[in-house]
Amino acid sequence: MNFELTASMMCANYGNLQKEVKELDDGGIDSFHIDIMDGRYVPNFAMSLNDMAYIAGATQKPLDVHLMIEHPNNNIQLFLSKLRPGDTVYIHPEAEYHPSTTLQKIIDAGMIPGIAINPGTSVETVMMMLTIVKKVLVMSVNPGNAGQMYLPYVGQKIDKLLELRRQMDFDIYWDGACSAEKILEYAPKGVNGFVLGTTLLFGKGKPYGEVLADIHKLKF
Ligand code: S6P
Ligand code: MG
Repeated sequence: MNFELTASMMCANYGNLQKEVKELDDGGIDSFHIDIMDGRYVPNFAMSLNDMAYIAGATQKPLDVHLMIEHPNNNIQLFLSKLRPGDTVYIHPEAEYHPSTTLQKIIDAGMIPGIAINPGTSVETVMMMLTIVKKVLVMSVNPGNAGQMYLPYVGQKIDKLLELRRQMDFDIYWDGACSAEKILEYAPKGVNGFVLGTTLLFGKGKPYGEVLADIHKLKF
């Protein structure tokens, strides 16, 4: 079964980020998920512009930048100037007055535009943006922290997006409390990728390559 696995780098060991990136890269991760939090849009501070730029220079694999910041349009160029063509940038539509303007800047810079949908945000609210973006990141936990519980009502939203996608052109990604059970359930339905954090990948006392190989050995 074909699906993308992306590592939530806010869960990595910052005592040795170089080793973490290399081990994930060599272990077969498909991309690196970079959670940027400003302490305003979400009640937490996470990775910085510098962390992002370091990882962009340390791997050839794509970056998947999840901006949990207010009004990203104000400083989107700071991020775009440090990324590579083909990297993805997700914004939260609620954090912006004119999300389509910000998405256009992402497109013009050669990056892949995405939106992240909070658990409490309906598909109807973002319908128009689904025609602009290439990726939709469905939050299955409230944004702001790793290690939270899965919110079961998000499943219905994924089903709705899968239905809409029959006539539209976007990929669907899962972010939050992603377990092997969720991959087993949602990859066959057509979810394209999964963000892996503390639930499945980090802090397991096993090399990342082994964890990733185990996921690819799941019996669908
Ligand atoms: C949450 C963030 C996510 C988490 C990821 C962690 O605001 O956007 O990307 O880092 O969900 O995974 P887990 O398995 O610890 O929930
Ligand atoms: Mg995220």
